[in-house]
Amino acid sequence: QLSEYDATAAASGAAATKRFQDKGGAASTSTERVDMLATEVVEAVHDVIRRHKVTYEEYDALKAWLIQVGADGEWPLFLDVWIEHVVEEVANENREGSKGSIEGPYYVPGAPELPADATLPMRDDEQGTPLLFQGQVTDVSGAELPGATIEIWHADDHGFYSQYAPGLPEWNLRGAVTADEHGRFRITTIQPAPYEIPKDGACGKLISAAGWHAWRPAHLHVKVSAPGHQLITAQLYFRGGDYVDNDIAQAVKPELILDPVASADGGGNVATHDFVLDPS
Ligand code: MBD
Ligand code: FE
Repeated sequence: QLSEYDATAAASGAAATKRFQDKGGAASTSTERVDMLATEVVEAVHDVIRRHKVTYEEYDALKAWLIQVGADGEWPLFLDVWIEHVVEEVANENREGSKGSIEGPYYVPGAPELPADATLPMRDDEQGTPLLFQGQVTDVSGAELPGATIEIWHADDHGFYSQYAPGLPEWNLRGAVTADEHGRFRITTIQPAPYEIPKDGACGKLISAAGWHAWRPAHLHVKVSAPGHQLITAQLYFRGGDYVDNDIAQAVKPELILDPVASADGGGNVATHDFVLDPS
């Protein structure tokens, strides 16, 4: 019987790769775009080789590493940690409403549907500081969006995500909350821990070879949507938390940092955050 502490890079990588492939609908773009983008990416690599006089040993190390990324199933992790934040920046640069952030590799569609005042699925002995995450969804003119949906997923108090580490209930700390008639939601959960990129896979190998740190700050993932409006994918962080100023995935924005306050009963924290959706 495995527990979350038995998580391996290869098993979580395989699960993330399968999830991505199951999403289907492999996208494509025009021949002209592929020609331009592929040519410029390859030229950028040539430029680095020339400027830094990359050796055959280094070229072989890169080849071995790229092979390992695939073998470990870590392409989703690698791309979402080091590349996705710029794709997100470009995709949402003209949005008027709330800021978004990267989705990352651990979203799973189809989480249990929950009412506006909800507790996320969790173990009876779930560890971590209790958190009430509440807010309201409106449009850019300030009108309430009744029936908005807030899909939420996050790591547990040890930094593990259900369905990507063994021993966790399938939908632990995942839910799809329907807001009330004023677009409000009140979600009871626990505060996640910071997330450490697995050390035993290709991404961990790159991090240690480069002397980087492997951490993302603690975060809540959300997808907020309402009929007639653009879906926002975002992450919310905790002010003052470790790595908020130093996220390996470069996905923190000032607008996404929560200011939790101690709850009246002293049993945890309350964080209030509103979402503003652009029309679709
Ligand atoms: C995560 O939890 C995450 O959110 C991202 C973007 C990358 C790796 C792990
Ligand atoms: Fe995450």
